Amino acid sequence: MSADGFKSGPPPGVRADWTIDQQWSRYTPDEHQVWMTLYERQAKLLPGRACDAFLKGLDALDLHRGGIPDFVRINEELFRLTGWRVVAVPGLVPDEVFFDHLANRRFPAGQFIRKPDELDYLEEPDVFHDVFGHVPMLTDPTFGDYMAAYGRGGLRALGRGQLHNLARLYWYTVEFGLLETAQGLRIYGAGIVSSRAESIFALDDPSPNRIGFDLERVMRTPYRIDDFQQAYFVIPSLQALLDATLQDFGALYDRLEGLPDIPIDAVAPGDKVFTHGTQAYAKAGGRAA
Ligand code: HBI
Ligand code: FE
Repeated sequence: MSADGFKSGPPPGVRADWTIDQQWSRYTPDEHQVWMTLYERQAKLLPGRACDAFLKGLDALDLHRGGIPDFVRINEELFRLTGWRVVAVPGLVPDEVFFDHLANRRFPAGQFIRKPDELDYLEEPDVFHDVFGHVPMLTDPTFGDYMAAYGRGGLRALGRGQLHNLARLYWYTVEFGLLETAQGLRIYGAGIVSSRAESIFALDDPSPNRIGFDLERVMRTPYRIDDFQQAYFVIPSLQALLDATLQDFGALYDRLEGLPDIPIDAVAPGDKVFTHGTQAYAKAGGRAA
């Protein structure tokens, strides 16, 4: 078993890089309908909530046409825009495989789609979370560069045993990041934008903290994997996110080794505070409530 719990090597029928054929023609009408249901829910909700780069990417890739997108079709436009491609995988893949794909501008997307009774929450990233949630932002050149830089950083962090810090960076930006704009806070994180309830909670609810993005601060902050976040971090621009990857991570990791985590619901000295949350949702037990 490797570090992240995978048996060595991919399962039968899965290529050495853990990719599979999407076999788009084998999706059933019911599976396409799940995509359309989820798509229509989010497409109604996101104008005024998702950032411009996301909405522009959604249009550019024409993801609403006819259900689950054919990766071959969206890759033509995506590759032309930023050199990125979507590749199909059976589910979560080992960290080093994941980072190598990102470093080479290949986004691993789950080939399966959730069942009709799982519309609101599922364990593993399915094709809706990955393609609707993550891929539109990859049409933005700055964000596309950030994701490739993240992949290279992930490979380096793995080598140093620093993955847990870098996973926090991914979680609080790529999955649950907010962007400051002249019209107010907007969503760019895939985990938010692919979830109806969290698309509302992340911007409107008084419960979570909303704090200005700082690389070291994010890397010291644990995150929730099973419920809405108790903290969201706000970047001033996508360029600022890319610039953050240009610093010397080695010195940062050395500093981090001597520093304690910051409690998930805390506002820390030096934080730029957009919202000092009540944490009422988490205190009431969250999703379990
Ligand atoms: N695999 N398919 C897939 N998708 C992910 O988002 C993913 C993964 N493997 C590892 C992983 N994410 C995380 O461990 C990294 O983000 C740190
Ligand atoms: Fe994701």
